[in-house]
Amino acid sequence: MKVAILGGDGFCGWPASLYLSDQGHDVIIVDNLSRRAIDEELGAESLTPIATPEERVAAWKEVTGKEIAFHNFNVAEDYDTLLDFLRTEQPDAVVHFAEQRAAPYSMKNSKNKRYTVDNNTNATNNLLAAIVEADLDIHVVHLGTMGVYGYGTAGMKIPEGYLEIQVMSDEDEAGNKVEPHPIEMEILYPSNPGSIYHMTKVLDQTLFAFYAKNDELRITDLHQGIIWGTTTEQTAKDERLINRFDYDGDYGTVLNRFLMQAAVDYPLTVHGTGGQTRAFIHIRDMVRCIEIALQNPPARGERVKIFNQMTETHRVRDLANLLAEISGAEVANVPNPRKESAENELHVVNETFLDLGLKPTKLADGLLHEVEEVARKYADRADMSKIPARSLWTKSNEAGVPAVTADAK
Ligand code: USQ
Repeated sequence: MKVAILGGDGFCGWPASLYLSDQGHDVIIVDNLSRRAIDEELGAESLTPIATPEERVAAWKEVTGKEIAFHNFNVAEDYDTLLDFLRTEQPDAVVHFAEQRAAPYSMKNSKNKRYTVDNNTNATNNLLAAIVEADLDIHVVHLGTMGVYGYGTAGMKIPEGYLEIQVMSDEDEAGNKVEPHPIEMEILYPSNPGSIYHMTKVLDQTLFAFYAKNDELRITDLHQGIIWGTTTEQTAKDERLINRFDYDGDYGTVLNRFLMQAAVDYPLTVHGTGGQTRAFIHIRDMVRCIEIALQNPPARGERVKIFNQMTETHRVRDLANLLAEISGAEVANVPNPRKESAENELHVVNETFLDLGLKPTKLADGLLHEVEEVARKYADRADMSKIPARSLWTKSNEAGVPAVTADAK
C-alpha cells in the first residue's frame, strides 16, 4: 500500500513511518518540521538526540535497504503544494498526524491558542478538501484523542465514537401531537474537551462527519490515549533512527515524564492529588494500530469509523506510587496548573482493535525499565529547569505553581 504520513517526523509519525515501511508499505513522509521549531521556541530539546529527517531516512535505507521519501511543506498553509502532492503521488491512504499535539502548549497564551486552532483545523480541512478536489479515493486515518470525550463516566463505558440514544417525542414527523413514543438514534458521543488542543480534535470530528457524508470520503478517526514508551523495534535498529523523548512541562506526557524524573532523581510531579484517571497505550501498540486501521477502511458512503486506541487505564497517583516502589523515586504533589477534575473514574470500550488482532503491551510487561534506561542513557542532556509544568489553564491556577524564571520560559 502507498501511504503518505503527514507529520511523519513527530513522536508518533516517525515510528509509525518506520513500522509501515518495515511491513513493506511504500511510505512518503510530509512534515514542515514545526515540532522541531517549537523545541527551539521553548528552548527545550528532545532528551534523545534526534537526527535530521534527511539523516533519518538515509540511515533507514542503509540499515534496511528500504526507501522512505521526505517532503517538507506545511499542510495547514500550502494548500496548492498539498493538492499537487496528492495528484502526483496518488497514495492509497494518508495518515494524518500533522497537528500541534500538546495540551499545555495550546493553553500557554492566546498566540498558542490561535496557532493550535488555525494549524490543526486548517491541516485537516485542507487535506479533506484536497482529496475531494483531486477526485481521489484515499483512505484518511487520523490520529484523534480520547480527550474528545472528556474523562468522566456517565455510568457506562465510553463507546467507540458513537452513542445510541433514545428520546421521547409527542409529535410525528409532520409536527402533529401524538402519543409519547421513543425515537432511537445514533449520535457522536457528546464532546467535553479539556484544552484548546483537545478541542481542535473535536472540530476535526465534525469536519470528518461532513466530508464522509457529503463527499463519501473514507475516514478512520483513532481516539488515542496517552502514549508511553519511546522505542519501537524499528527505531532501535540504529541510533540515527532514535525517536524523540519529550520530558518538558509542555510536551512531556505523564508516564514518560515520571520515568524520566525517576531516572534523573527528580521528585515525580503529580498534579494535585493525582486522582486523574487516563487511558494509555504503548508506542509499539500505536504503530500496530495504525496498520490495522489502514487494513480495515470504511466503504465509500459509510460513516466515519472511530476506534478507541488505548489498552488500559491508570490513575496518575497509582503510576507515581508504582514508580516510587520500583525505582525508589520520591513523589511530590504539586499544585495542578490545569483546570480538570481532581478525581475521576474512566472506563472505555476498546474491542475493535482487540477483535482485529491487537495484542496489547501492558504496563505489567516490564517495559517500564526500558524507558527509564533510555532516560538514564541521555540524562546528561536533561535540563531540569524545563521539567515543571508552567502553562496555566486559568489565572486562578497561579497560586503555588512555580514562577517562570528568565532561563525557563
Ligand atoms: N500530569 C501530572 N503530572 C505531570 C504531567 C501530567 O500529574 O507531570 C497529569 C495531568 O494533569 C493530566 C494527566 O496527567 O491529568 C495527563 O496529562 P498528559 O500531559 O500526560 O496528557 P495530555 O495533556 O492529556 O495529552 C496527551 C498528549 C495528547 C493526547 C492525549 C491523550 O499530549 O496529544 O491526545 O495525551 S488523552 O489524555 O487520552 O486525551
